[in-house]
Amino acid sequence: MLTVESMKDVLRARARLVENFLATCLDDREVQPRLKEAMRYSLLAEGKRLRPVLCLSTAALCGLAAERVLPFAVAIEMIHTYSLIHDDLPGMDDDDLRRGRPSNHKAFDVATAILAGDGLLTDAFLLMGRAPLPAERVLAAVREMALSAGSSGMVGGQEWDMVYTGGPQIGLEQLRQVHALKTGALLRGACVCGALLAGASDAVREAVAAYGAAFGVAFQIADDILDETSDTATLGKPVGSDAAHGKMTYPRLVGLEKSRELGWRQVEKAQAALQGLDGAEADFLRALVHYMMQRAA
Ligand code: GRG
Repeated sequence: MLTVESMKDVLRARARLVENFLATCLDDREVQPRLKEAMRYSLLAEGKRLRPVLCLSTAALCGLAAERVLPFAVAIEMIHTYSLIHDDLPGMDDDDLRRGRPSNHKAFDVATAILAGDGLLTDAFLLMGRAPLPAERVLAAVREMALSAGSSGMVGGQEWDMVYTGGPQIGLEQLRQVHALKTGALLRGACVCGALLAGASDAVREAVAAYGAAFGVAFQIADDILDETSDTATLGKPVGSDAAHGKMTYPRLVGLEKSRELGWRQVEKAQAALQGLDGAEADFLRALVHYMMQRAA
C-alpha cells in the first residue's frame, strides 16, 4: 500500500510534467497575440491538473510511458480550461474569480474569453493528433474525448444544470445525473483515454471506466462540501458560490454528514473497480481517489 506522501510525490511529479508541456503548447504555430495571452492566462493559472494526471496514470497502469501520452493528457487540460472560462461568463455562472485570480472575461473581455475557450477546445484536438502512438488507438481516444466533453457529456450536463437552476427542487438521482455529465464525464473520459491509448484489454478499460465514473461522483460531492465549508482563499472562488447561484448541491439536498457518507461510498466503489489490478500504479489510483475525498472530510 502506498503512503499518502508517496502518492502526493507522484501526483506532483505528473502535474509538473503537464505544466512544463502546457508552458510551450501554443508556441509551435502563430496565434493572434492577445488571444494567445488570454489562452495562456487561464491555462497556466494554478490548477490541480487532475484530468491529465488521471490520463497519464491509467496509461501507466496499462504499461504506457508518460511521454507517449503527454500531448493527449495536456489536450484534456485544455478542454477542461475552456470549460472553466465559458462557465464563468456572464451568460453562464457570471463568476469574477477563478483559480485564485480574476476570471478570463474580467482580465480580458467577454468576446476574448469566448474566443480563448473556443481556441483551447479546438486546439486540443490538434494536440491529441500529436500523440506518438498507433493511429487506431489515437482515433479511439479522440472519439472517447469528443463524447465525454461534447453534447453527450460535459456540454449536455452544463445545459441540464442551467435548466434545473432556479427551477423546482430536484432529487438526488437528478443531481447525480447532472454531475455525472457536467463534471464526471471528463474525469471518466480522461481515465478511459489513458487505457485506450495504451491499447488495454476490454476488461481493464471497463475497470478504469468504472473507477473514473465513481471518481467523478466523489469529486463532485467533495467539491460541493468544500464549496460549503471552505474560505475563498482555499477555493479560489467565492464561498458557497454554487449554492449562491441557486444550484442544488449534495450538502443542500442531504446535509454535510450524509454527503460525506455518499462520497466515501463512491471512493470504495472506485477502489473496488480496480480489484484484481496489482502494482504501484493501481495503488496510486486507489490512494488518489481516497486523498481527493479526504480533502472534504
Ligand atoms: C461551460 C461547456 C461548459 C462546461 C462547464 C467544468 C464545468 C462545466 C463547470 C465548472 C463549474 C464547477 C465549479 C463545477 C464543479 C466541479 C469542477 C469541474 C470544478 C473545477 O475542477 P477542478 O477542481 O479545477 O479540477 P482546477 O482549477 O484544479 O483544474
